[in-house]
Amino acid sequence: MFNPRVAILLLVLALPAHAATLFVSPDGTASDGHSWETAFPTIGEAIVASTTGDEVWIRSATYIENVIVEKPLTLLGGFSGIEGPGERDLRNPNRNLTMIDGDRNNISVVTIRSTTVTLNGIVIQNGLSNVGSGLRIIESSVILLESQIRKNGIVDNAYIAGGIRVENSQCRITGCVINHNSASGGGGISSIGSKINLTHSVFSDNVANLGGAIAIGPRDSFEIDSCSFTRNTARYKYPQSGYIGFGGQGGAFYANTTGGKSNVKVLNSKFTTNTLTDVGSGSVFYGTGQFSAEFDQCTCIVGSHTTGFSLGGDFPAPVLKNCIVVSEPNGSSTPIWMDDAIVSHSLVEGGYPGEGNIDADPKFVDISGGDYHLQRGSPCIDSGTDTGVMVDFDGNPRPVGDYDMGAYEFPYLRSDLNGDGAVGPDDLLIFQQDWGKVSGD
Ligand SMILES: [Ca+2]
Ligand SMILES: [Ca+2]
Repeated sequence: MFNPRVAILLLVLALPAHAATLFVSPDGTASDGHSWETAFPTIGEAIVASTTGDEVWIRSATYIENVIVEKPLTLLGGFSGIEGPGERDLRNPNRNLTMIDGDRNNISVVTIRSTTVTLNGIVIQNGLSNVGSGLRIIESSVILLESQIRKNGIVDNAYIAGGIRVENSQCRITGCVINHNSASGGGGISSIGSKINLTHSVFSDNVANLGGAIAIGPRDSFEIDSCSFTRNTARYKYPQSGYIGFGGQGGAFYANTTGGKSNVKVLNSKFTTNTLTDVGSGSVFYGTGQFSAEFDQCTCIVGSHTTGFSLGGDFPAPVLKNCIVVSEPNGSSTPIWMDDAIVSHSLVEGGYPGEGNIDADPKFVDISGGDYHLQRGSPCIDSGTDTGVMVDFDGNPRPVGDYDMGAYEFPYLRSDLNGDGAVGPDDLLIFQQDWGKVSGD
């Protein structure tokens, strides 16, 4: 029989006895870690002293160490070292940089194994390891917030995952910057058997032979919303030896799902001048194996002399809805290098078969300056289909009127000529006054 008192007792027993806060500071005395004065000087010592559910507060500094987490913890950076108990929200990860530096010593900077961990406000850098130079996540559930993964890995050997390696895990990444990482496969991230949710994050200047930003493996599920991918490169040659090896595929994304189907869904995201060196293909996406890949409401500025979307054989083609796929300014590219992509309500430079597709100048506010918002009069306004996406890259509501193409919804109704949020007599008056005029009158 159900006994509420027993249920409450069981619930209490299930919670950690008393989740503590442990402090890390370079000049702490290491006596007990219960204050900034008695803090542990290394993150590793705090983890050894911690118990399930503890929070580790880390003062701004560079910690040269390799951290292994095998119990449920929250690691928080961004503290200046004066915040008292209950003042967690005073921390500022941008101002008080908290860096874990792996010193490139052949082990991941941070390894998380068989547990549940939140990392918030931490920079992980200068790692070098065969697998997951920056952060390696194994059979765990991880939340990564407001963090930066940078300058990890090397491209010249069989190194997998420069920034982050995710294996048979769940991982949510929000508000992060993943930049200047490199590997043979997956400059920013590579994964296998994992469920990964990426939102409001930036991937830039990552390099790999396969998958400059992301290499998707078998049995993965990626959901990506409001992320930007810029200047990631897939390269073909090993730069130091000059050896011409494999690769050059997937400037931003490379999917090799041999061994199990994977699913990728990308919403509201921007791909700008991701590149390939030499003979590669797929500067935005290159797929081989069984997968489903859908891109909705994405803006893709394809690097010159590259193909944007490409397949490595007779595999399922990606689906694009309400997307804009054009070459970078003064460049030329092949936006979609396959015959059977399922493209609808999209602007594709050079045209592409499919319902509602157009080939026109998208009229960005400033394509050379990197502003891909739509100008009034853009053919992308109200030309999309219902994707069910409720906000745009900026977090503004969509649709306004009908759905637009691309990552940004034009914030006014097409006929709201005075921009007051409604279509009314004043708009009609403007229209009447302009009737029959020619630009330059
Ligand atoms: Ca609209
Ligand atoms: Ca109006």
